[in-house]
Amino acid sequence: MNIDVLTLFPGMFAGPLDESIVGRARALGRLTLKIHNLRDYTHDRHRTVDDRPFGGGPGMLLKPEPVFEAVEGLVGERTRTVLLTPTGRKLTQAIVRELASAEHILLVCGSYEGFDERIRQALADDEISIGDYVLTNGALPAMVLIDAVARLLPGVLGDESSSVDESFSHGLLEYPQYTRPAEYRGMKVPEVLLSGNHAEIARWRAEQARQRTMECRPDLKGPGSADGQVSVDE
Ligand code: 4GY
Repeated sequence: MNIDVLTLFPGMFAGPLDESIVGRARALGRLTLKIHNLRDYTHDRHRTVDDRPFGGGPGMLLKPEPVFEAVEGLVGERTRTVLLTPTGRKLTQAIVRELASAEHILLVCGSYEGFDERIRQALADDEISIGDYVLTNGALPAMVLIDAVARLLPGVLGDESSSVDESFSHGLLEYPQYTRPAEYRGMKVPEVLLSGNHAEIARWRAEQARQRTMECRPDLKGPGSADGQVSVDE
């Protein structure tokens, strides 16, 4: 997969995407990531990317020209152009899966008070938010999206991932898990997990997942729910 990112803060991307699984995806050649500085698409002496809103009001907006020229230069035949903005549809694991099947994604990060509306209108195939809060710019949301997509690319993770993702596709939180030691500071691992009775263990886990979802995330509602897309990975 190819991902291009258009941002005013390319420096923010150094580090997080070089490490761990995303770093491995890139090293393996499964993911090609290019970060582009929006300022490089300006033509004036001051490299201006923003301007004041018509009609007045606080703050500045990303002006259309640099974004249009950058996007037009970067898109191909099968590009998904995605704006990252709090007004987008909220990112879920289902959307991550959908994006992971794209050949080329172009992420456009919001900055200042927002975009000139024509950017949204003419350039965006999709608008995504990573949650109902406002950040200073779209760089962190872009990295969140890239991270979530990268781990789904074929060959990036081993089998360990598939079970985790499957458990989220049925719309329940994961059941509690334990590793050695069987007792730590007086806290014991539930007996059933040490029993070797796999049918019993599967029943216990299903019940725990149900209880935990009811308690922590009643909005998920379990199998078959249209909301059953949110993933809470611990
Ligand atoms: N939340 N999800 C988000 C964000 C920064 C004001 C528009 C978010 O995706 N992006 O908070 N982005 C804002 C800052 C202008 C972008």
